[in-house]
Amino acid sequence: MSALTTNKSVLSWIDEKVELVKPDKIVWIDGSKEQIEELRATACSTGEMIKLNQELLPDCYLHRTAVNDVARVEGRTFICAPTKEEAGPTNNWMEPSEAYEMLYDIARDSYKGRTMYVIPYSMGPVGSPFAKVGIELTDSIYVVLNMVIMTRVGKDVLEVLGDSDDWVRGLHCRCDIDEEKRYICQFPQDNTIISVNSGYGGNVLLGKKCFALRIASYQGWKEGWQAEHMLILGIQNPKGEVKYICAAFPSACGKTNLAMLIPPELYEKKGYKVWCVGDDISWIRKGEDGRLYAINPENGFFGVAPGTNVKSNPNALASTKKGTIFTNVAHNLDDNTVWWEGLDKNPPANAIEWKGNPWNGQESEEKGAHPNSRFTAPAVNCPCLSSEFENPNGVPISAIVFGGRRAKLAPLVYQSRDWNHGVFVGSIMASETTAAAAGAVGVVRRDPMAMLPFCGYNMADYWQHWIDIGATLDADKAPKIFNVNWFRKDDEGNFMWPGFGDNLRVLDWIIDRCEGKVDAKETEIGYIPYAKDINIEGLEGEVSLESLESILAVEKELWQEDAKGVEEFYAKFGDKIPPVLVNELETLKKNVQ
Ligand code: OXD
Ligand code: MN
Repeated sequence: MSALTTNKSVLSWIDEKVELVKPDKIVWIDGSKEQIEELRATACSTGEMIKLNQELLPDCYLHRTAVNDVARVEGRTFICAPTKEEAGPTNNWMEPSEAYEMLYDIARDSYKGRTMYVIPYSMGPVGSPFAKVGIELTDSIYVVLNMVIMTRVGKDVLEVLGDSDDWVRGLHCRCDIDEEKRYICQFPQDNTIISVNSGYGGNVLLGKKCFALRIASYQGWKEGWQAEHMLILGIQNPKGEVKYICAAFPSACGKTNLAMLIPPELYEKKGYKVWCVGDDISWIRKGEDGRLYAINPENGFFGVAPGTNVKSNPNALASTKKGTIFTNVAHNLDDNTVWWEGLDKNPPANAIEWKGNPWNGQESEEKGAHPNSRFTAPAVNCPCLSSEFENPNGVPISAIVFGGRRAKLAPLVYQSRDWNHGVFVGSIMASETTAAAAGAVGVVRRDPMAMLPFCGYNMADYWQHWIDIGATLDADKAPKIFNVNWFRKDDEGNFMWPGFGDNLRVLDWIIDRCEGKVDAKETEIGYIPYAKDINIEGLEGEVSLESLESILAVEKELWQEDAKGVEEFYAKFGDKIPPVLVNELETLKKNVQ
């Protein structure tokens, strides 16, 4: 098949990689329906994918990864900047020439007997001023078909690229899925990503975490914009006005649920609506009117399946009903559909679990789906997809929200005093770990701006970049910055806030604050709502004014402890830590003494 472009930088890079990995065949992905059908058929014929019930789940497929390859591998993810200091203390670092040599040794000849797929893709609507082009080479049809859902793939991307050299190079080699030789390497200075020995989403769909966060965060630093681990949602009030919020949460803290939230009945009756622009990544830049605008660079949702159900997230569930690839969920053999823990209370008896073994969900103690099993669903399927989803200029941001999973400490919501204090609030984010990344679950770790595993350069420079962006914004145009915690528990270990759709009650307060419509109490850590200003109508029996007061309380001793943790964390950055943040920490310490 002949190349789809005459761009010399593209062709010479591909030639080099062909020479290295030695594919039997090269296929350019043009994004056409026919080609996608052909690839699906090939993947089914080799067992790489299973075609599901086409009446119930049209164009849906199931895939199982290797058992040793089910999550992002942060320990094997590297930022290959010229110096260790440029990568910073929170990233693994490898010297670029050494990294290339090691990766090329692993990749050499690894496509023998296989096909090289060349995927031209755009992050962001094709041709948007925010958008960036990438090319991923892969030997996996699963990757191709996922990229077709998650990004904009095809010829038009190459037309927009023209002769430009400004595109991100991505080489993915499955090799033998050997954990010991698994590496996910970003070379920000070279616009290059190399991923070897994995077939799991976050490690191999190079447009997502590797490009749209790690490489793009570096590009944003150099070019004056921001790539953030943030969902984007629009809240429409009964007057029809829509305000947009970007929110950052660590992996598997309910970002997809929040992004697609269904308003509580009370709000729905009044005429509130929530629109989803994105569930994972925001690219943010200043618009001509001086406000910050955000796009979602992705084109689909790579959501965590377990826990997704008609109650928790009907919109996500609806999004998975066509054109979706399921990964590592259980396969119901009776009707050739899929199942996961938390989908319903009726696990299939005649099924295959995520590892590929027969499974009786009615009897087995084992899980049917892996806790990090996923659906890759086209954004267009989402019933609450924003009409602004394709807007090349993005949506104006009223508020930025940070959040984490904290059983204690962080109140339900608080507002920062100003932009720089907001940067501080983001920088001290911490959360209890989940199954989205390999490693222990339930341990508190610092995860500034939810970017710990995704920042492509020194996090101290990243914070300074936030501060610098703020300095260019007029105070009345800058988004207000908040922190939320849906996961506070009482002494018996019960969640104190119902979460899900009821989170709109908190977002409502946030928007009111942005519009100067409601007062707040100034406390040691920032502005906290008066309990009466959070609408709890309809939550009788679940939340009372008193319980609300207790999840809004600032417990000084806990904050003193936490400030020590922040100090230790900051110490890792030595004197690179922005003075603004040092001062904010001093203020916090004084306030909570
Ligand atoms: C994700 C993650 O998959 O953050 O979005 O792990
Ligand atoms: Mn994510």
